[in-house]
Amino acid sequence: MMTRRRALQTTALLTAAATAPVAFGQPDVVPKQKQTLISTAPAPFKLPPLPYAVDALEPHLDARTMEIHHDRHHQAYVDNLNKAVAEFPEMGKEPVEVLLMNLNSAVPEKVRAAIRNHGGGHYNHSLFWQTMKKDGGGEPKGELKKSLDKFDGGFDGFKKAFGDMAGKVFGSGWVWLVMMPDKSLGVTARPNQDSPISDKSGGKTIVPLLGLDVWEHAYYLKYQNKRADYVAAWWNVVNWDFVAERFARRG
Ligand code: MN3
Repeated sequence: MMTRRRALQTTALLTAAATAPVAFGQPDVVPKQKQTLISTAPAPFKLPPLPYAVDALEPHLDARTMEIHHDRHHQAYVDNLNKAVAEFPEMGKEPVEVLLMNLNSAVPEKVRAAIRNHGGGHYNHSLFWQTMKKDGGGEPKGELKKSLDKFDGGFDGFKKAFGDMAGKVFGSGWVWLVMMPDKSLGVTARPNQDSPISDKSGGKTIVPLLGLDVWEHAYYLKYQNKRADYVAAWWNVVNWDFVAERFARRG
């Protein structure tokens, strides 16, 4: 937890930014939530390989889209993230989640937008690939299913709320299933590559469990302007075992 003293230190560090090279401020959220991290590798950040063949999600997500999305778009976020942390060695020692969890408190203002966009892009996509698999879909099991059943209309109600939210994202962004600090679940949307992991509730980090990329680059080749068709198809490749396993590890 962030102590008052630490808050003052962080403020002092950030204020010093104008005159001196600044270190990454003292993170106020060190991953107590390590069990829900998806990567603990520090800089130089690397593009993680897809956990399946590029055509594994056909016909729902086509191979060409997956290839361009992973090899070019995600790679660009990784490259730009590495550029952003290059002059801040302390930041480069942290996993991307820690940078994002402390985005508004400890990341120097000079690179905050770059970390939000490219760090968010790297994190969001790293999670996205893992939350899909060949022959996915269906329903989750166990505790996750029980929690999703608490949505109005149960699991189907959750899917409808998520799909409706995806349809309402204006421009580029993501829709998310998140775990709140009290372990309850929520559906939310964020613009661009903003990640819910940078947001807090009652001072505690919100954990993104499942995100759907609704940037046009994620679906335009196959679905053109029909985002709702893309969302409907995507449910067939969701890797619920992966999502449920992270939910089960909640601290
Ligand atoms: Mn994308």
